[in-house]
Amino acid sequence: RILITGALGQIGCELANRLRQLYGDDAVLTTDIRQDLTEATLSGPFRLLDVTDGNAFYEAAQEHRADTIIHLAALLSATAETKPMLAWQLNMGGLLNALETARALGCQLFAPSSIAAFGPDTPKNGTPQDTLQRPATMYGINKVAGELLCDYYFHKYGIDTRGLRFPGLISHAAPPGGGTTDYAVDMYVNAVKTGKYTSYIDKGTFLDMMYMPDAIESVIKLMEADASRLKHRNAFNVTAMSVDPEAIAVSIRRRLPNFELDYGIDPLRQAIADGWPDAIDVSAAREEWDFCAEYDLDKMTDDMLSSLFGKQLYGKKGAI
Ligand code: VAH
Repeated sequence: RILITGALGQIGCELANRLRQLYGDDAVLTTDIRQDLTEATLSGPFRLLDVTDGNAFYEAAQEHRADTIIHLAALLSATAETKPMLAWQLNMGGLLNALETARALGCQLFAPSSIAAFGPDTPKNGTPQDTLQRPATMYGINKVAGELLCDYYFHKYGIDTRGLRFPGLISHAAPPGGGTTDYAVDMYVNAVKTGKYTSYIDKGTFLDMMYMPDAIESVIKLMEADASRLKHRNAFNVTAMSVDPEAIAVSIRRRLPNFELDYGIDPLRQAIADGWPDAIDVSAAREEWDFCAEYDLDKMTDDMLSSLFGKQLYGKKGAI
């Protein structure tokens, strides 16, 4: 029985639906700091939860008889840079409450890290699973501290903590919020809406990205992996592609030849992106739990555009 925090977010809403398909609607309790009428709240139990309230976190998990916690509630990189103190309180306070709840109830815990956990001095290409991590953003500091905290709870208390270093995630079901890699989602949405996009990230800025279906399957595959195979726990590098805005535009133009891309750089988010790797190495995830990504850039583009056009035609709620 699973409790998901941040269930209305970009990852949460799709992961909730997938887990309900696999384990049944009632087995998955979705929670978030706000409520709105989406599938994540309508297709099964939902509860308002502020993850910085440790008692409320424990009560929600205990009343749901949770044996697994998927902790996604967080402030992402760009927002965290504008509100660093709130980011520390939410990202670290929330994670500590998730860990303490998992310890009290004996739950397995998934908590995501990010390529943001690497910094400007980290090798940018073929970034190893184990390497220098001195991130220069509040979000990156939260992610490194989170990786270490989750390892600590595994070694000290035997809590089955597991996590992935997510790259930028691209999806159409729910808009991303406050990230740096959101530009990639915005580009697809605007390609469909207006046929043009002004990118706040510059050409030549290569970042790791992955399509949401691959991210969802990776979470499930890692959580179900044979623990005896795991040499790492809370920070597996995973990615499907290393792209810059130009590469995405070329892929979009295979379907929308007139798509126009220009640039209006956001110094804050460009500086964040410049501190991140270009292309990370995923060999540990492959060796320890058979990670593999199904979607490359063009396959992702085709699915994104057809899904977004479908939403536009039928006016469905979502990223558009
Ligand atoms: C962000 N989408 O941009 C998140 C993610 C690697 C990027 O951590 O902050």
